[in-house]
Amino acid sequence: MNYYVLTLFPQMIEEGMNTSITGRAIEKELIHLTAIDIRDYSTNKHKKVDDYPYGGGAGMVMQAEPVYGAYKAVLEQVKKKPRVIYLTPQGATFHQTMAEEFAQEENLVFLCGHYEGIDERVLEEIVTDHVSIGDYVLTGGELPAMVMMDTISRLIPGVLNNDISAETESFHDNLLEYPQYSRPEIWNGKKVPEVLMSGHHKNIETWRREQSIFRTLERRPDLIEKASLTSKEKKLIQT
Ligand code: 6GU
Repeated sequence: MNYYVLTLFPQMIEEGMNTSITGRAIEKELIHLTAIDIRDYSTNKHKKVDDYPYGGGAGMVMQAEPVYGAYKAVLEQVKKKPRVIYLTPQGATFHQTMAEEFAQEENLVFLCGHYEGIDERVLEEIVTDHVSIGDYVLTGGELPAMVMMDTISRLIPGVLNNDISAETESFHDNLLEYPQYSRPEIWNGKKVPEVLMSGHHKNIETWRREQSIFRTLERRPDLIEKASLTSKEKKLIQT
């Protein structure tokens, strides 16, 4: 997977991504990251990249030309036109299934806006996907781009230590993950659930599945109707 991030803050992207699991994935060359500084493509002698909005209004708008220049620099490095994701609160809300789809791509370009947005004409020219990470407003697209790259990266074979965990975690079946415990057996007077100490694998599996269902019902009741429950499980959660 090759990520190209078009941004005014390349250092924020590099520092964020070169940490922890994504950092290891970059070292192992399972993912490649190129942060491209939009300011490098300013044609203005003062390297200006923004200007006042036509029609008036608060704030500044990122101009089309530097963004287009940064995009053209990416095109020189890829065989076919890549998907270009514009991070914006006006986009479709990011979710796990979307991440699974993006993980199939060879190249992904993330366009990070700042100020009051980017000139619409360059967006029309290059953007293939408008994506938001939720209903709140951030100062820029860098954190959302990193949220997306983190989510996509962990789906790429070899990025996580064990391949199974990418599948069994929250959301694969629209159920939340079951609770986890580690040593010591008693902490702060609280004991680890007996079934987990039993070595009885079938009972453990059944208990975990029930915990997932109860937890989803309590915390994310909106998800439970999308989960595929057996008729036995559906009865269990009635009343
Ligand atoms: Cl993608 N950008 C900004 N600026 N704010 C957001 C967002 C994106 N998603 C949620 N809030």
